[in-house]
Amino acid sequence: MTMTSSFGHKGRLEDERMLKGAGRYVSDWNLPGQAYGYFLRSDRPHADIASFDASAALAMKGVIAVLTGDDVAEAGQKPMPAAAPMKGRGGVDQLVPPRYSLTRARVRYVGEPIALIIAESAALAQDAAEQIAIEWADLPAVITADASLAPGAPQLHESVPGNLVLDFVGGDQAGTEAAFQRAAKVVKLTSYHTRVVGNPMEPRAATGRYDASADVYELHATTQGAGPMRLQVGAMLGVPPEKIRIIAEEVGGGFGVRFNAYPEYGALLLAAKKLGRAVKWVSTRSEVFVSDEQARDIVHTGEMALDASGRILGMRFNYLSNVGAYLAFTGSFINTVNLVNVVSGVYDVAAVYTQAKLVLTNTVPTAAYRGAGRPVASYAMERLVDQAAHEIGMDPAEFRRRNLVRKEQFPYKIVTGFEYDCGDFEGVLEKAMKESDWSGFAARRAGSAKRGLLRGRGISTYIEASASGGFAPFDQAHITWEQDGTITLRTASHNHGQGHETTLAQVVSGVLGVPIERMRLRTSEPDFFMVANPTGGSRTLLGIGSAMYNAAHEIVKNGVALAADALESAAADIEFASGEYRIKGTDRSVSITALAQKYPGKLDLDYRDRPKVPSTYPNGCHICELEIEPETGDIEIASYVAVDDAGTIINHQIVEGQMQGGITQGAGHIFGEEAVYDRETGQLLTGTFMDYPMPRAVLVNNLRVMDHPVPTKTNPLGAKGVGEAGVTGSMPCVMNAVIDALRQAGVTHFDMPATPQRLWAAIRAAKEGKPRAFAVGQ
Ligand code: MCN
Repeated sequence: MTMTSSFGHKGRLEDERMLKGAGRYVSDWNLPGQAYGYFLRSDRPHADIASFDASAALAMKGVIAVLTGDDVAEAGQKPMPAAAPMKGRGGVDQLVPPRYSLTRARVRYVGEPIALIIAESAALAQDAAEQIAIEWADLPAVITADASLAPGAPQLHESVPGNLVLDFVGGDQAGTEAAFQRAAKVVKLTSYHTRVVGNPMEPRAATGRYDASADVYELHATTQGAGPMRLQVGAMLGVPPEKIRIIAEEVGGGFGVRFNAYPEYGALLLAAKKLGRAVKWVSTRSEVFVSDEQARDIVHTGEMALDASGRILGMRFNYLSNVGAYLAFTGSFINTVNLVNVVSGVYDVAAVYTQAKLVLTNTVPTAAYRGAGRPVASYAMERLVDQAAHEIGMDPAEFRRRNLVRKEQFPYKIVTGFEYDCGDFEGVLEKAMKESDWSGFAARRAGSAKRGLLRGRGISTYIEASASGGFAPFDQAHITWEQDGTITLRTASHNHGQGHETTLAQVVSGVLGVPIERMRLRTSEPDFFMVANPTGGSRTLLGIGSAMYNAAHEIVKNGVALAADALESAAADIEFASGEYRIKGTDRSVSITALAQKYPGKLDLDYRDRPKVPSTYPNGCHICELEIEPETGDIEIASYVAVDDAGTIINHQIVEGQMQGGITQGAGHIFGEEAVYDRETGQLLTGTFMDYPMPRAVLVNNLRVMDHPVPTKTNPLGAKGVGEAGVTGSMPCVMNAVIDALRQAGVTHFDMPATPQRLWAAIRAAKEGKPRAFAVGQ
């Protein structure tokens, strides 16, 4: 069954509260008697702490305590957990290096928390941190994954020999080798997916409190959902999750980097317990740069075997992922499963083989960031596809069309065992070509050339798995009727910009016939224990939306007997439509709201123990045109067309906003967002917005977002995820356009970031007959 017109609401329920400044963010919470924390962080990438002296800090008036790794060890805290027990080549387990809430004796990246200073004010805690004297014994550091794997490289953890966390393989090795042997042509491309900092608008914040009477820890935190954070914090403290209460109302952005628990949380809760006072910490933007999880930082090589007609026979992918100094909770999942669950892209190819090495370095750990692996897979694939089309002299759209999985092939099982449920890849491609006036490009390019500009066109036909990585077995929902006729919807999936208050209410409203304005969404309620999956993997609508939809239908069903009772009729004679139960063929009716008020609690629904919904596969075709000014490297997107299949759409305005945001985020990454480490000193060189350009809304000119829905049957809404699709589609699309433009100037290879300086340098080098070879980060 698919949803139809009942979901036509415009605008978002949450907007008024947000726009009036009435939202309560984590740093807006203040608890009675709270103290303030400041984290002393490592200013070097790899060193032993030879001595640590906090006496001057402790002597300052108003300084309450200084906690270190020794206190953490003494309290019996456990190492932070990793999400999935991934196995590598030959069934070898991944190696998870121990990571504690405060490091002990050794630091392994700039920004690593060493000590928590607690004082009567945040400023005082920071002043006191400056009084702490540390003697260091520096160790050699390693910053890039390839250097870290080299013989003789500095070793980060004794338990991870050679710095190799996991050597992952997936797909059909023998079949792929055979395909390459019979190939008429082989195309190969190595490129670098640069490292980024998540940078949500709200910097990370947390307040820890310990309730001694109940032996319960309470954490107010910036979170994408209480479920996994409760598990992770519990594991860190060595207590069952029931002993952890995670509290959050508004969270100002997540983008994946608010999914995991962070070491600071364990230290704050320990401090709260020791002191018998709540301890509040609000990070600065500078701390965000060195202490929030970072993302990507992957070198990939793709190879493609082709027959003489331009059909893809097989593909090999090799990823080298820099996971930072420790393995983050989601660190291995995103660098393995999320690379192979769409391993053949939108193409009908069985012979695909992927290898991925996850490597430790002296940098901030990397984790999920919008797309969480799928944009990397899509980037590796779609750049390779473009390169292949270029090398065989075929139109890149035609090359794609020849190789697409066709409509009649669904459900389509890929070599790694995942199954694409449905789609119309050809229809999506055709629509995007038409909307972007594909055949008129030559004239536009000639027009740009007249103005001295290099015009490039890029295309990507992407696919991604939404609802991948649902770590909890359930998608839970709870619906409660309040006595005033309003309805409370509860879930553990946290809204931090995606508009859940509106869309989940729309789903329930569509079934119950109650206006969405009467619904209130509650997430992360500490006393309402829910294990449902958090916001991530673009699964909220599929998972929680489906749970809400099913729950609402059960409510309607449960109401029939009550309506029969209220209307003094037989249940078989009752029908339900638009919020009213009616005796068929009469005008005698009772509204569901009145019924809920008449029978308190009877129409509430606890939808908890049903299995989670499976993955589904949003896909699309993006086409972008841009112009480069060859004398300055100045670059501007001229037009961008996105045609996406997100299945049934619940709220077009929100979906368009999600696509705009995702596309701009992907384009921003291509154009310059990059976390750059100095290879000698291990310092983050791009630690402020002066050095790290965030994309602005105007980056993508003439953006048109269109849908081409193929409703899925894998969930009752027919919906596919949308939150990450924009990034997955835009990164290869924009880069393919950059390269298409640069080829006119004789540039044969180029990697992100496409900053004016780098573009200008590449054009100049080609002009001088010195085109650059591939090298990471150059
Ligand atoms: N939606 C819809 N119809 C569809 C699909 C989705 O109306 N066919 C609506 C949903 O109901 C929801 C929104 O679009 O209101 C996004 O839905 P979904 O794709 O289910 O994704 P999630 O809500 O689970 O959000 C997660 C996703 C991820 S993983 C990242 S990262 C991300 C993103 O969303 N981070 C964001 N978008 C973000 N947007 C903002 N503003 N801030 C972030 O941190």
